[in-house]
Amino acid sequence: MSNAGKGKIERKWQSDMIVDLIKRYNFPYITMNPGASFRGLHDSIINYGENEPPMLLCQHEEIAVQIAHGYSKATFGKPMLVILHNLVGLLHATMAIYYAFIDRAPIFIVGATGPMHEGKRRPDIDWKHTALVQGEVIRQYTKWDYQPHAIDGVPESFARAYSIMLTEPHGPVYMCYDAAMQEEPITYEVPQPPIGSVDVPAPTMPNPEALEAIADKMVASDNPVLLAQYVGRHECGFENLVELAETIGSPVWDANSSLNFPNRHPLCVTFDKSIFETADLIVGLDVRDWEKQTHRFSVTERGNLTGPPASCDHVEVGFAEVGISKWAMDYGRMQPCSVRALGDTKLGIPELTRLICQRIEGNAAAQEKIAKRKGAVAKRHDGLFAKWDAEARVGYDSVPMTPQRLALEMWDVIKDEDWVLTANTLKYWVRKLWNFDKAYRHPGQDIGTSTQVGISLGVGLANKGTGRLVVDIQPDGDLMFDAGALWFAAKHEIPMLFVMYNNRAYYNDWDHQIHLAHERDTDEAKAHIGMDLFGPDPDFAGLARSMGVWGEGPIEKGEDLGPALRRAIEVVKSGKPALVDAVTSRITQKAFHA
Ligand SMILES: Cc1ncc(C[n+]2csc(CCOP(=O)(O)OP(=O)(O)O)c2C)c(N)n1
Ligand SMILES: [Mg+2]
Repeated sequence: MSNAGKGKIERKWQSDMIVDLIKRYNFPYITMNPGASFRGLHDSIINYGENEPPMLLCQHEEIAVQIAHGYSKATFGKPMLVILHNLVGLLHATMAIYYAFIDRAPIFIVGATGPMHEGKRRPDIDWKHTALVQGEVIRQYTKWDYQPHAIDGVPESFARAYSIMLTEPHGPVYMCYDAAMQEEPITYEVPQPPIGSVDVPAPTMPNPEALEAIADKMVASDNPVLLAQYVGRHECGFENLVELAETIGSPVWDANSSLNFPNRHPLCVTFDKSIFETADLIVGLDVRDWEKQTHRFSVTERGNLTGPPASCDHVEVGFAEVGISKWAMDYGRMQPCSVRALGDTKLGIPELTRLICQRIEGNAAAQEKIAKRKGAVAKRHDGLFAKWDAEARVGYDSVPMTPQRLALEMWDVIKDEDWVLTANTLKYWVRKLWNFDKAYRHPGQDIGTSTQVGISLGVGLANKGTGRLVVDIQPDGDLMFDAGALWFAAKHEIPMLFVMYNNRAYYNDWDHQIHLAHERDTDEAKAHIGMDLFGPDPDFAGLARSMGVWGEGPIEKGEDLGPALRRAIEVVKSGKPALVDAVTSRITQKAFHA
């Protein structure tokens, strides 16, 4: 937007200086929900800053943060800026900030507080909306927060926050600006961080001796397994891991916090837990939680885990304990390792590949062992995909369609497009049926309920203008938390396809109640109470239309889905969002990790 008729507004207010910093660091977008605590900054962004980067209005602060979260994932670590209205906007955003923290998403959050100067507080509301250091409420799950006392403290803290946010492991930071300070005129100059100074330090190379020791172990091992969790957060991570795997001829398990490895590569064995039973070495590559990946367990039952044999050695390249929370325990159970190389896999993996090449060059026995292993892993890989293809067709014609049929129908219409999947993986079925052949196909699996529509919108925003077809598999319960979020896609013209995974339930939890009914011999027929999302059945196509999004459905028969998806894709290709409501059966969680 321009200031037609007014020309460029002169820099005059302290909030104009904050705009200089926002521009200095090249943020692409700002997401926000309005509030008077940042009316000074709001006016400066529009008038002094000419709304560049543009402010994108959201209907919930949680969604504003999640859009930035999804954007950073889909751009391999590019941060957006989010503005949150004093403590109430901040409180609304807390869960999204927590998830961004544990998912290592860099987000620059700007907050505002009522005036710390008591004489400048308006009666009532400025008191209710002012706290003694607002950042306290999110300090346990941000990398840093600061509340400058005066404009003099703004540029330096901004620069420091930016550096902290993008130093690995990435995460959100929070800067809180006093409403009265924003509205003060500029009476003296405060220098900006100089152009040409380094914004973020160079990444950390893992210790060379530790890498040598890991390379020795990998070459000596008969059955090594590569376990990767966040490697694909760097664009090069996906290709780097392919090179390492092919060099050592080792099977790969992708924990999918990013897309780390092509699922149809012959060395991919993800979901075949038996691979760990014969492993003599597990190489963790930027892994936070090892246990969920390497152990067999049931989602609904407690205890009873079985993992790799006691003789199996573990080594790692990654961030180990750097940045773990002092509050939440998202770090999982600690994995004892014989070697731990602390640092960035972006640098560590290519170096490991080089060290292994050195060791196997001219070593015929090692080369033969690797070639033989590659052949055996490829056979196992082919067997897995053949088995899953057959399993996915069980109940093919049932009504409502199975989630597996939904995955098959979607694949049929997107496979020849340049597609991107946003978050949900249909209980892992898409990773067993689709072909994830490029790093940008998927920014990693969803991280929980009430996160998915927001993160998906961020992935859509990141891909706007690329010509790629962005597809969100959208669970019904997740959308019901933030139904207004669909408006964001229409308002800001984000071309993306929402396909409802509508099992008319918060089924994850219904399944838990069924388990307890069996355990306690209570009435399984009552397990749906407090869980079902029918009677009335939400009309998601109608909801979409009410928000300005093209909508069709509900569709219960698999055979009707393909034509509806094709109609929706036409709409998306015209630059607009579309939603197809697919109704599915409900599938149990119990067996997923067995
Ligand atoms: C904020 C929050 N509230 C509640 C839960 C508990 N919970 C986990 S999964 C789930 C069900 C989500 O339903 P839906 O998105 O439709 O997915 P489905 O389980 O049906 O596949 C709920 C309520 C949670 N994880 N987070
Ligand atoms: Mg559901």
